[in-house]
Amino acid sequence: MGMKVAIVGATGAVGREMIKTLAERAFPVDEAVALASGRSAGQEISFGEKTVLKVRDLDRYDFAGTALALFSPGATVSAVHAPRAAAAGCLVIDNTSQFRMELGVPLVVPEVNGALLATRPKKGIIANPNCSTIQMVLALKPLHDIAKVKRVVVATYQSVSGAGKEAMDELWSQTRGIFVNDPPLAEQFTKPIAFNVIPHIDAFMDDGSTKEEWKMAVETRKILDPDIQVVATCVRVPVMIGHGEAVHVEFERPITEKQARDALREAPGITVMDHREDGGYATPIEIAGEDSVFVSRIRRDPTVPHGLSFWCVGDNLRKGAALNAVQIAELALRNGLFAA
Ligand code: 11C
Repeated sequence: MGMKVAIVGATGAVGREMIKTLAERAFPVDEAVALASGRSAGQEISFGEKTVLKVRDLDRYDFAGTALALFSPGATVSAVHAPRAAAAGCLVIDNTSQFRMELGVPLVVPEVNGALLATRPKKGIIANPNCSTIQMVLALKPLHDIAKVKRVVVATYQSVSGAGKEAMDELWSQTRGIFVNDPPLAEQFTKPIAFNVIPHIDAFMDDGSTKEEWKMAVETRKILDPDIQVVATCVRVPVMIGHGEAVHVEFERPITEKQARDALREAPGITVMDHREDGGYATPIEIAGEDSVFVSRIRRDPTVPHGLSFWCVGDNLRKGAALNAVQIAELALRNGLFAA
């Protein structure tokens, strides 16, 4: 029969990246199934060099016999179909916000808390964190191991691909429209995104923060340490791919710049690019398509007893979404959490 793997939300920016990542990393798939809404059924997507997948209607798909499903269709669709897939015996790795904070659903960045995947979760669902959380906790983990992170103040610079394919099209058409004096109206964002920055990602919460900012706090606590305080300001910027973050960390114990730099250099999934000179730091345009999270501008924060500041940037579609999901799948397979 072989290993049957479904990709749900296959026509979206993350779904396409998941299919590409499975092929690039030679994940042992015997049959890949691309699923999306009925509207997208029939579209064709390449899987590796030789296979073309015809998108099938998620509503009509029976998950029995499908060993693994990578979901990225939007939270409301996952809410309905991920439990349906899990009930049919399929292990679900869900990239939406739907199940992340649910008890009994592990929220996993393999390099940070992959140990949670020693056994198959009872609910059959593993959650993939938010992209801006993943790159931050990956960089915090080696520092936390040395000096225990107490409080994090972070400002994000998030690319439009985090909001999906239509949002990328909107940045492109607004940018072009400004040059021909006919910029299209904002539809995907609340204000024009071309030549602008927007301090608002996801819905507003009662306390004045946004859900994206809330996710960074609660997900960091669930993944890394329930005692860490996080305050975030999440900002959309006119960049296609790659989220940047200015991170200010207060530790419980002393930590030097050298200790931090050495630990980050050794840490899996991190590349330190930190030269104190013009251009000696990473920016989104040069890291798009890369697997690593890049850390730059590591320096002491003299305003608190044990403080460090740094800049990190990661490809939000890869390590921030598809790659992390596929790494979870690889670990789950190695640990025997599912089989063909
Ligand atoms: C963004 N971080 O950049 C979001 C995208 O909770 O999975 C991912 C939203 C989520 O808009």
